[in-house]
Amino acid sequence: MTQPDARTLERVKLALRSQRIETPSWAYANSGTRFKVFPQEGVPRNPYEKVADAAVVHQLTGIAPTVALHIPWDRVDDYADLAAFARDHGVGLGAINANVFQDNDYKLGSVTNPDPGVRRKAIDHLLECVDIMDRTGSRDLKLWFSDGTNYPGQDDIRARQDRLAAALRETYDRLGDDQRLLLEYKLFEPAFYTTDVPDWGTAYAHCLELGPKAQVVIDTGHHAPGTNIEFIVAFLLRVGKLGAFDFNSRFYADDDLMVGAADPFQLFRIMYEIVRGDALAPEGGIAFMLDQCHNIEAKIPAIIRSVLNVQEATAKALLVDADALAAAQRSGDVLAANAVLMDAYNTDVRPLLAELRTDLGLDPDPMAAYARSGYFDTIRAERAGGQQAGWGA
Ligand code: LRH
Ligand code: MN
Ligand code: MN
Repeated sequence: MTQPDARTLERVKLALRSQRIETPSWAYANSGTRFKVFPQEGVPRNPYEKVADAAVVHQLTGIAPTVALHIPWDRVDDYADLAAFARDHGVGLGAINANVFQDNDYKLGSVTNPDPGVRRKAIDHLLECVDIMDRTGSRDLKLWFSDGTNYPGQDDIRARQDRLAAALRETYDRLGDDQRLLLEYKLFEPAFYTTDVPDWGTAYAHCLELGPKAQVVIDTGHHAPGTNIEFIVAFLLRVGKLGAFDFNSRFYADDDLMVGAADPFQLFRIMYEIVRGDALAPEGGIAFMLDQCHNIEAKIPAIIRSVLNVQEATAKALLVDADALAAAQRSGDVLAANAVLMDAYNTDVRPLLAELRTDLGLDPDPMAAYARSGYFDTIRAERAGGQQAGWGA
Protein backbone atom coordinates (compact mmCIF):
# COMPACT_ATOMS: atom_id res chain seq x y z
CA MET A 1 0.00 0.00 0.00
CA THR A 2 1.02 3.61 -0.44
CA GLN A 3 1.71 5.66 2.64
CA PRO A 4 -0.88 8.38 3.31
CA ASP A 5 0.14 11.67 1.68
CA ALA A 6 0.67 14.91 3.59
CA ARG A 7 -2.80 16.23 2.76
CA THR A 8 -4.43 13.08 4.08
CA LEU A 9 -2.41 13.29 7.28
CA GLU A 10 -3.46 16.91 7.80
CA ARG A 11 -7.12 15.99 7.22
CA VAL A 12 -6.86 13.15 9.75
CA LYS A 13 -5.16 15.34 12.34
CA LEU A 14 -7.80 18.02 11.93
CA ALA A 15 -10.61 15.52 12.50
CA LEU A 16 -8.82 14.07 15.53
CA ARG A 17 -8.65 17.50 17.11
CA SER A 18 -12.42 17.45 17.52
CA GLN A 19 -12.56 14.04 19.23
CA ARG A 20 -13.81 13.90 22.84
CA ILE A 21 -13.84 10.90 25.16
CA GLU A 22 -15.55 10.94 28.55
CA THR A 23 -14.01 8.96 31.39
CA PRO A 24 -16.10 7.32 34.15
CA SER A 25 -15.67 8.37 37.78
CA TRP A 26 -15.95 4.76 38.93
CA ALA A 27 -12.94 3.65 36.89
CA TYR A 28 -10.69 5.73 39.16
CA ALA A 29 -11.93 4.02 42.31
CA ASN A 30 -11.36 0.54 43.71
CA SER A 31 -13.37 -2.13 41.93
CA GLY A 32 -13.28 -5.85 41.40
CA THR A 33 -15.29 -8.89 40.59
CA ARG A 34 -17.87 -10.43 42.85
CA PHE A 35 -15.09 -12.61 44.19
CA LYS A 36 -12.69 -9.95 45.38
CA VAL A 37 -11.88 -6.27 45.31
CA PHE A 38 -8.13 -5.71 45.42
CA PRO A 39 -7.59 -2.28 46.93
CA GLN A 40 -4.97 -0.05 45.34
CA GLU A 41 -2.90 2.75 46.81
CA GLY A 42 -3.74 6.34 46.03
CA VAL A 43 -7.30 5.78 44.81
CA PRO A 44 -9.75 8.65 45.29
CA ARG A 45 -11.63 8.90 48.56
CA ASN A 46 -14.46 11.05 47.23
CA PRO A 47 -15.91 12.42 43.99
CA TYR A 48 -13.65 15.46 44.12
CA GLU A 49 -10.56 13.28 43.99
CA LYS A 50 -12.04 11.26 41.13
CA VAL A 51 -12.52 14.50 39.21
CA ALA A 52 -8.92 15.51 40.01
CA ASP A 53 -7.67 12.21 38.55
CA ALA A 54 -9.85 12.65 35.47
CA ALA A 55 -8.30 16.09 35.03
CA VAL A 56 -4.84 14.49 34.91
CA VAL A 57 -6.01 12.13 32.15
CA HIS A 58 -7.28 15.12 30.20
CA GLN A 59 -4.11 17.16 30.74
CA LEU A 60 -2.02 14.35 29.30
CA THR A 61 -4.27 13.19 26.44
CA GLY A 62 -5.97 16.47 25.53
CA ILE A 63 -9.16 14.67 24.50
CA ALA A 64 -10.89 13.62 27.74
CA PRO A 65 -12.43 16.87 28.97
CA THR A 66 -15.40 15.43 30.90
CA VAL A 67 -16.03 12.85 33.59
CA ALA A 68 -19.25 10.88 34.04
CA LEU A 69 -20.80 10.56 37.50
CA HIS A 70 -22.71 7.65 39.01
CA ILE A 71 -25.38 8.42 41.59
CA PRO A 72 -25.29 7.50 44.47
CA TRP A 73 -21.60 6.55 44.22
CA ASP A 74 -20.77 10.20 43.55
CA ARG A 75 -23.35 11.83 45.79
CA VAL A 76 -22.17 15.20 47.15
CA ASP A 77 -23.91 17.96 49.11
CA ASP A 78 -23.36 20.60 46.49
CA TYR A 79 -23.21 19.56 42.84
CA ALA A 80 -22.66 23.11 41.62
CA ASP A 81 -19.57 23.18 43.83
CA LEU A 82 -18.32 19.90 42.32
CA ALA A 83 -18.93 21.34 38.84
CA ALA A 84 -16.95 24.46 39.80
CA PHE A 85 -14.15 22.28 41.18
CA ALA A 86 -14.09 20.37 37.89
CA ARG A 87 -13.96 23.62 35.92
CA ASP A 88 -11.05 24.85 38.04
CA HIS A 89 -9.24 21.63 37.14
CA GLY A 90 -9.89 22.11 33.43
CA VAL A 91 -12.61 19.50 33.03
CA GLY A 92 -16.41 19.32 33.13
CA LEU A 93 -18.99 16.95 34.56
CA GLY A 94 -20.55 14.72 31.94
CA ALA A 95 -23.33 12.17 31.92
CA ILE A 96 -25.22 11.34 35.08
CA ASN A 97 -25.57 7.58 35.47
CA ALA A 98 -28.57 6.52 37.52
CA ASN A 99 -28.32 3.54 39.82
CA VAL A 100 -31.45 1.53 40.52
CA PHE A 101 -29.70 -1.78 40.95
CA GLN A 102 -28.10 -1.74 44.37
CA ASP A 103 -30.84 -1.44 46.95
CA ASN A 104 -32.39 -4.45 48.67
CA ASP A 105 -35.76 -3.18 47.44
CA TYR A 106 -34.73 -3.96 43.86
CA LYS A 107 -34.45 -7.73 44.29
CA LEU A 108 -37.35 -8.26 41.88
CA GLY A 109 -36.61 -5.23 39.76
CA SER A 110 -36.69 -1.44 39.95
CA VAL A 111 -38.95 0.32 37.44
CA THR A 112 -40.46 -3.00 36.35
CA ASN A 113 -40.95 -4.35 39.89
CA PRO A 114 -44.45 -5.75 40.47
CA ASP A 115 -44.68 -3.60 43.64
CA PRO A 116 -45.83 -0.05 42.79
CA GLY A 117 -44.05 1.32 45.89
CA VAL A 118 -40.69 0.04 44.66
CA ARG A 119 -41.41 1.40 41.19
CA ARG A 120 -42.15 4.81 42.71
CA LYS A 121 -38.87 4.78 44.61
CA ALA A 122 -36.94 3.88 41.45
CA ILE A 123 -38.63 6.54 39.33
CA ASP A 124 -38.03 9.13 42.06
CA HIS A 125 -34.34 8.32 41.86
CA LEU A 126 -34.37 8.86 38.09
CA LEU A 127 -36.10 12.20 38.58
CA GLU A 128 -33.55 13.12 41.26
CA CYS A 129 -30.82 12.42 38.72
CA VAL A 130 -32.40 14.98 36.37
CA ASP A 131 -32.38 17.48 39.27
CA ILE A 132 -28.67 16.78 39.65
CA MET A 133 -28.15 17.31 35.91
CA ASP A 134 -29.73 20.73 36.29
CA ARG A 135 -27.09 21.58 38.87
CA THR A 136 -24.08 20.03 37.14
CA GLY A 137 -25.06 21.30 33.70
CA SER A 138 -24.98 17.73 32.37
CA ARG A 139 -26.77 17.03 29.14
CA ASP A 140 -27.21 13.27 29.44
CA LEU A 141 -29.04 10.95 31.81
CA LYS A 142 -27.79 7.41 31.29
CA LEU A 143 -30.10 4.60 32.32
CA TRP A 144 -29.25 0.98 32.73
CA PHE A 145 -31.72 -1.37 34.38
CA SER A 146 -30.71 -4.65 35.97
CA ASP A 147 -34.39 -5.59 35.83
CA GLY A 148 -35.47 -9.00 34.67
CA THR A 149 -36.45 -12.41 35.93
CA ASN A 150 -34.64 -15.62 36.70
CA TYR A 151 -37.42 -18.16 36.25
CA PRO A 152 -40.18 -18.79 33.71
CA GLY A 153 -43.44 -17.60 35.21
CA GLN A 154 -41.74 -15.41 37.81
CA ASP A 155 -43.45 -12.29 36.47
CA ASP A 156 -45.48 -11.14 33.49
CA ILE A 157 -43.01 -10.27 30.70
CA ARG A 158 -45.45 -8.00 28.91
CA ALA A 159 -46.60 -6.15 32.05
CA ARG A 160 -42.95 -5.44 32.85
CA GLN A 161 -42.61 -3.73 29.45
CA ASP A 162 -45.66 -1.59 30.29
CA ARG A 163 -44.12 -0.59 33.62
CA LEU A 164 -40.80 0.19 31.94
CA ALA A 165 -42.51 2.36 29.32
CA ALA A 166 -44.40 4.27 32.02
CA ALA A 167 -41.23 4.92 34.05
CA LEU A 168 -39.32 6.06 30.99
CA ARG A 169 -42.18 8.36 29.99
CA GLU A 170 -42.30 10.04 33.38
CA THR A 171 -38.53 10.54 33.34
CA TYR A 172 -38.50 11.75 29.75
CA ASP A 173 -41.20 14.31 30.48
CA ARG A 174 -39.06 15.75 33.28
CA LEU A 175 -36.11 16.47 30.93
CA GLY A 176 -35.20 20.05 30.01
CA ASP A 177 -35.04 21.17 26.40
CA ASP A 178 -31.32 20.46 26.10
CA GLN A 179 -31.26 17.24 28.09
CA ARG A 180 -31.35 13.68 26.81
CA LEU A 181 -32.25 10.26 28.11
CA LEU A 182 -29.79 7.57 27.05
CA LEU A 183 -31.05 4.02 27.36
CA GLU A 184 -28.48 1.27 27.75
CA TYR A 185 -29.21 -2.38 27.02
CA LYS A 186 -27.50 -5.51 28.26
CA LEU A 187 -27.97 -9.07 27.15
CA PHE A 188 -28.17 -10.67 30.59
CA GLU A 189 -26.84 -10.35 34.13
CA PRO A 190 -27.91 -10.05 36.86
CA ALA A 191 -31.16 -11.50 35.51
CA PHE A 192 -30.69 -14.81 33.73
CA TYR A 193 -34.05 -15.77 32.21
CA THR A 194 -35.53 -12.53 30.92
CA THR A 195 -33.94 -9.10 30.91
CA ASP A 196 -36.28 -6.16 30.42
CA VAL A 197 -33.91 -4.20 28.14
CA PRO A 198 -31.77 -6.98 26.68
CA ASP A 199 -30.83 -5.62 23.26
CA TRP A 200 -30.62 -2.60 20.97
CA GLY A 201 -33.95 -3.40 19.37
CA THR A 202 -35.80 -3.14 22.68
CA ALA A 203 -33.93 0.03 23.61
CA TYR A 204 -34.59 1.49 20.16
CA ALA A 205 -38.31 0.73 20.31
CA HIS A 206 -38.67 2.45 23.69
CA CYS A 207 -36.62 5.45 22.55
CA LEU A 208 -38.68 5.77 19.40
CA GLU A 209 -41.88 5.79 21.42
CA LEU A 210 -40.47 8.39 23.83
CA GLY A 211 -39.34 10.95 21.28
CA PRO A 212 -36.28 12.78 19.95
CA LYS A 213 -34.58 13.32 23.31
CA ALA A 214 -34.31 9.56 23.90
CA GLN A 215 -31.36 7.73 22.36
CA VAL A 216 -29.68 4.36 22.61
CA VAL A 217 -26.35 3.66 24.37
CA ILE A 218 -24.13 0.91 23.05
CA ASP A 219 -22.00 -0.62 25.78
CA THR A 220 -19.56 -2.70 23.77
CA GLY A 221 -19.44 -5.39 26.45
CA HIS A 222 -23.17 -6.03 26.51
CA HIS A 223 -23.65 -8.38 23.56
CA ALA A 224 -23.61 -12.06 22.80
CA PRO A 225 -20.27 -13.34 21.50
CA GLY A 226 -19.96 -12.74 17.77
CA THR A 227 -22.51 -9.92 17.64
CA ASN A 228 -21.68 -7.50 14.86
CA ILE A 229 -21.59 -4.26 16.84
CA GLU A 230 -20.63 -2.08 13.89
CA PHE A 231 -23.87 -3.10 12.21
CA ILE A 232 -25.78 -1.80 15.23
CA VAL A 233 -23.76 1.43 15.06
CA ALA A 234 -24.53 1.88 11.36
CA PHE A 235 -28.23 1.11 11.84
CA LEU A 236 -28.78 3.43 14.80
CA LEU A 237 -26.75 6.25 13.27
CA ARG A 238 -28.73 6.06 10.07
CA VAL A 239 -32.01 6.54 11.94
CA GLY A 240 -30.62 9.18 14.31
CA LYS A 241 -31.01 7.07 17.44
CA LEU A 242 -27.42 6.47 18.49
CA GLY A 243 -26.75 8.61 21.56
CA ALA A 244 -23.62 7.25 23.18
CA PHE A 245 -21.07 4.53 23.70
CA ASP A 246 -19.86 2.86 26.84
CA PHE A 247 -16.53 1.60 25.54
CA ASN A 248 -14.72 -1.35 27.08
CA SER A 249 -13.42 -4.77 26.04
CA ARG A 250 -14.73 -8.20 26.75
CA PHE A 251 -13.63 -11.74 26.22
CA TYR A 252 -16.64 -13.50 27.75
CA ALA A 253 -19.41 -11.21 29.02
CA ASP A 254 -19.44 -7.82 30.74
CA ASP A 255 -15.71 -7.94 31.49
CA ASP A 256 -15.15 -4.15 31.52
CA LEU A 257 -11.55 -4.49 30.35
CA MET A 258 -9.68 -1.66 28.64
CA VAL A 259 -11.26 -0.71 25.33
CA GLY A 260 -9.22 -1.89 22.37
CA ALA A 261 -7.34 -4.42 24.48
CA ALA A 262 -9.21 -7.56 23.49
CA ASP A 263 -10.14 -6.70 19.93
CA PRO A 264 -8.63 -3.53 18.45
CA PHE A 265 -9.94 -4.53 15.02
CA GLN A 266 -13.52 -4.45 16.27
CA LEU A 267 -12.91 -0.98 17.72
CA PHE A 268 -11.56 0.13 14.34
CA ARG A 269 -14.66 -1.26 12.59
CA ILE A 270 -16.91 0.60 15.02
CA MET A 271 -15.00 3.86 14.58
CA TYR A 272 -15.10 3.42 10.83
CA GLU A 273 -18.91 3.44 10.97
CA ILE A 274 -18.74 6.61 13.07
CA VAL A 275 -16.49 8.27 10.50
CA ARG A 276 -18.69 6.95 7.68
CA GLY A 277 -21.73 8.46 9.43
CA ASP A 278 -19.89 11.77 9.96
CA ALA A 279 -20.51 11.49 13.69
CA LEU A 280 -17.08 11.95 15.24
CA ALA A 281 -17.25 15.63 16.22
CA PRO A 282 -19.20 16.59 19.36
CA GLU A 283 -21.78 18.38 17.18
CA GLY A 284 -22.74 14.91 15.92
CA GLY A 285 -24.34 14.34 19.32
CA ILE A 286 -22.67 11.03 20.12
CA ALA A 287 -21.18 10.84 23.62
CA PHE A 288 -18.09 8.63 23.50
CA MET A 289 -17.67 7.35 27.03
CA LEU A 290 -15.61 4.67 28.70
CA ASP A 291 -17.29 2.25 31.10
CA GLN A 292 -14.47 0.22 32.55
CA CYS A 293 -13.10 -1.13 35.81
CA HIS A 294 -9.41 -1.56 36.42
CA ASN A 295 -9.30 -4.37 38.89
CA ILE A 296 -5.69 -5.57 38.67
CA GLU A 297 -3.93 -2.82 36.70
CA ALA A 298 -3.01 0.70 37.80
CA LYS A 299 -6.04 2.87 37.22
CA ILE A 300 -4.95 6.23 35.84
CA PRO A 301 -2.49 4.76 33.31
CA ALA A 302 -5.13 2.21 32.29
CA ILE A 303 -7.57 5.02 31.59
CA ILE A 304 -4.93 6.95 29.65
CA ARG A 305 -4.18 3.79 27.64
CA SER A 306 -7.91 3.34 26.94
CA VAL A 307 -8.34 6.90 25.70
CA LEU A 308 -5.31 6.45 23.46
CA ASN A 309 -6.68 3.15 22.13
CA VAL A 310 -9.88 4.86 21.03
CA GLN A 311 -7.87 7.67 19.45
CA GLU A 312 -5.65 5.20 17.62
CA ALA A 313 -8.61 3.25 16.22
CA THR A 314 -10.18 6.54 15.17
CA ALA A 315 -7.04 7.66 13.36
CA LYS A 316 -7.03 4.41 11.41
CA ALA A 317 -10.73 4.76 10.61
CA LEU A 318 -10.09 8.28 9.32
CA LEU A 319 -7.39 6.92 7.02
CA VAL A 320 -9.82 4.74 5.07
CA ASP A 321 -9.72 5.96 1.48
CA ALA A 322 -13.41 6.69 0.99
CA ASP A 323 -13.17 7.20 -2.79
CA ALA A 324 -11.22 3.99 -3.37
CA LEU A 325 -13.61 2.09 -1.14
CA ALA A 326 -16.70 3.43 -2.90
CA ALA A 327 -15.20 2.61 -6.31
CA ALA A 328 -14.38 -0.94 -5.26
CA GLN A 329 -17.85 -1.40 -3.77
CA ARG A 330 -19.54 -0.04 -6.91
CA SER A 331 -17.62 -2.38 -9.15
CA GLY A 332 -18.30 -5.33 -6.88
CA ASP A 333 -14.60 -5.90 -6.26
CA VAL A 334 -14.83 -7.62 -2.91
CA LEU A 335 -11.12 -8.11 -2.43
CA ALA A 336 -10.21 -4.55 -3.37
CA ALA A 337 -12.86 -3.14 -1.04
CA ASN A 338 -11.67 -5.26 1.84
CA ALA A 339 -8.06 -4.28 1.08
CA VAL A 340 -8.92 -0.58 1.37
CA LEU A 341 -10.18 -1.15 4.90
CA MET A 342 -7.28 -3.39 5.86
CA ASP A 343 -4.71 -0.93 4.50
CA ALA A 344 -6.05 1.71 6.84
CA TYR A 345 -6.21 -0.68 9.78
CA ASN A 346 -2.65 -1.86 9.21
CA THR A 347 -1.19 1.65 9.08
CA ASP A 348 0.99 2.55 12.03
CA VAL A 349 -0.64 5.78 13.20
CA ARG A 350 1.55 6.25 16.26
CA PRO A 351 3.91 8.78 14.59
CA LEU A 352 0.89 10.76 13.36
CA LEU A 353 -0.60 10.83 16.86
CA ALA A 354 2.70 11.85 18.43
CA GLU A 355 2.84 14.72 15.93
CA LEU A 356 -0.74 15.72 16.72
CA ARG A 357 0.05 15.86 20.44
CA THR A 358 3.13 17.95 19.83
CA ASP A 359 1.00 20.31 17.71
CA LEU A 360 -1.39 20.58 20.66
CA GLY A 361 1.41 21.32 23.11
CA LEU A 362 1.15 17.90 24.75
CA ASP A 363 3.80 15.31 25.45
CA PRO A 364 3.89 12.94 22.45
CA ASP A 365 3.85 9.95 24.84
CA PRO A 366 1.15 10.44 27.51
CA MET A 367 1.90 7.12 29.23
CA ALA A 368 5.54 8.05 29.74
CA ALA A 369 4.57 11.58 30.73
CA TYR A 370 2.28 10.21 33.44
CA ALA A 371 5.01 7.91 34.75
CA ARG A 372 7.39 10.86 34.92
CA SER A 373 4.86 13.28 36.40
CA GLY A 374 5.14 12.08 39.99
CA TYR A 375 1.33 12.33 40.33
CA PHE A 376 1.05 8.79 41.61
CA ASP A 377 3.59 9.41 44.38
CA THR A 378 1.60 12.46 45.42
CA ILE A 379 -1.78 10.72 45.61
CA ARG A 380 -0.30 7.66 47.28
CA ALA A 381 1.03 9.88 50.03
CA GLU A 382 -2.06 12.06 50.30
CA ARG A 383 -4.84 9.50 50.16
CA ALA A 384 -5.33 6.70 52.59
CA GLY A 385 -8.20 4.19 52.48
CA GLY A 386 -9.50 4.93 48.96
CA GLN A 387 -13.13 4.55 48.04
CA GLN A 388 -14.64 1.51 46.39
CA ALA A 389 -16.28 2.23 43.03
CA GLY A 390 -19.66 1.03 44.24
CA TRP A 391 -19.96 -2.71 43.98
CA GLY A 392 -20.35 -4.34 47.34
CA ALA A 393 -19.90 -0.98 49.01
C1 LRH B 1 -23.96 -2.17 33.65
C2 LRH B 1 -23.14 -0.99 33.30
C3 LRH B 1 -23.96 0.28 33.36
C4 LRH B 1 -23.68 0.73 34.75
C5 LRH B 1 -22.17 0.50 34.79
C6 LRH B 1 -21.49 0.67 36.09
O1 LRH B 1 -23.28 -3.36 33.47
O2 LRH B 1 -22.53 -1.15 32.06
O3 LRH B 1 -23.51 1.23 32.44
O4 LRH B 1 -24.08 2.01 35.01
O5 LRH B 1 -22.09 -0.81 34.25
MN1 MN C 1 -22.24 0.48 30.65
MN1 MN D 1 -21.64 -3.14 31.85
